[in-house]
Amino acid sequence: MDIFFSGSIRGGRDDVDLYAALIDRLEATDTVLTEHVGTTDIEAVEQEGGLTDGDIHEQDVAWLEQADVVVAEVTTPSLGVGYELGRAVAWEKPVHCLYRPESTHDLSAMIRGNDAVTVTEYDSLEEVEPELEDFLERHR
Ligand code: 6IA
Repeated sequence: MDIFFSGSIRGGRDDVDLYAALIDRLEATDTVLTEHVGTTDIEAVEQEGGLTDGDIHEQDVAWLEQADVVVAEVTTPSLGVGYELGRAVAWEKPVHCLYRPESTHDLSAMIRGNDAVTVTEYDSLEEVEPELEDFLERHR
């Protein structure tokens, strides 16, 4: 199954290690189309790659359309993540959002209040794994 993993890039990289761990977990059983979201030095790679913002948008929307499901870590607020989630919901893709309530950022009502989105609150990767597995199994 193809998974679009969504996580903050320009919105802030505080959770990049967690994104990498979640992507590793997802790749144990499935294909993650957006591995770069877990790359520590993405800003440097971005500069070297010479991709324009238009290229990034076009590529990401194509991956989003290809994906069977979307998994998003939404604790660090990000315009790009919110945009991807809105498009995924419009395309009726299954969307699972992961949110850590210990954070100083409160989760947007546009995500928490959306019946088309599953939101799991968690503190650690170990804690969220069973729910993530259940979500993937339900959409295989
Ligand atoms: O507004 P943000 O930058 O926080 O939005 C983050 C979301 O937008 C992620 O879930 C990605 O899917 C997407 N996104 C933002 N920037 C990039 C990007 N930069 N590459 C791919 N997706 C992106 C270039 C990095 C690359 C050359 C390695």
